[in-house]
Amino acid sequence: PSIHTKCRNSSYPRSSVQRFPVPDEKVSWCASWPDYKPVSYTSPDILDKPFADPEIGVRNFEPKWHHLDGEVDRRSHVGTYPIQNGIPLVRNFEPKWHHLDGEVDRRSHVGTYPIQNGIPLNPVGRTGVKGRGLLGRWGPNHAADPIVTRWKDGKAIQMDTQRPILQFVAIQRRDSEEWAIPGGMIDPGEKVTATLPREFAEEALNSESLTEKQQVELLAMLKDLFSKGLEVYHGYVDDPRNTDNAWMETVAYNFHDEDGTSVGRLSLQAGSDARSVQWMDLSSHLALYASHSCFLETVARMHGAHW
Ligand code: RP5
Ligand code: MG
Ligand code: MG
Repeated sequence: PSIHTKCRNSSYPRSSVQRFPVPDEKVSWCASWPDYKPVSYTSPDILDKPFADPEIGVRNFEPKWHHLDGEVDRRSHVGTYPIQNGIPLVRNFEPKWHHLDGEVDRRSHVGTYPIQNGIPLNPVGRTGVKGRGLLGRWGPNHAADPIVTRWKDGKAIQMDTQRPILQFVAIQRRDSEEWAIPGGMIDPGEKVTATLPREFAEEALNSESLTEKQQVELLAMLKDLFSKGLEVYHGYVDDPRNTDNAWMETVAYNFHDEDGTSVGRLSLQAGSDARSVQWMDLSSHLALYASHSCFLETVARMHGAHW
């Protein structure tokens, strides 16, 4: 998601707000553009919600940008890039990640994003809307994405690529009706290792319909599988809710059930933000919410699966 597309040149989700059109060459804040006049929009639904910040300028609201601010994490992943099993996201060259590489500076400014007039700026660039839109936090809004996988039909092979087909637990989002990974926001003070199974249980197993005792049992059962996760991605998400001043970042983990004996057996049931749930075959044809297809491509390559 080096140049975001899902949060540009469209109407803003769940509103009648039109984004100011931003061509590719004007995304970067470095490109001067005096005529850039995006509308400001912050959904009335998020104002005064416990998970949301106050408006900028409100008395006693003194956010510590780039820091863990009480329980609110205002640090950003942007500027770091995942290197999974030694596989960088771009192929055919051998860059010295995290170093000054000849004349190319590959060191990153981890956790920095521009602040203009006291307001954070989207680190990828312009989106055509100011304000927070549907997002609660100014700056980064942190989420976690659990990618739960199993092999299809005891490793069924796809004819054209001769590779086995991997399946992941996909949910259909209620908000956009797009299919997606069952991810969700990290609560203030919550550990990512707790968010991952919690969101999976809520959206794909409808844990909120269970008794408290049953929920505890379910999470205990998931604990084993979720203790063997591999990080797939951390960083900016090209989410349709992003604005010039608020954006999604995520940490995506893969939890793989190699022999179909743990989660592969559970019966899926949609809950919370999810309208439907199903095991879905991984392939390059998937059209998923936000940047989710990119994460799944990495997962397919990690397992030598069909893509
Ligand atoms: C995406 O939004 C993330 O990748 C994650 O899947 C999701 C979190 O937001 P909610 O599902 O809580 O709306 O950007
Ligand atoms: Mg959720
Ligand atoms: Mg969700």
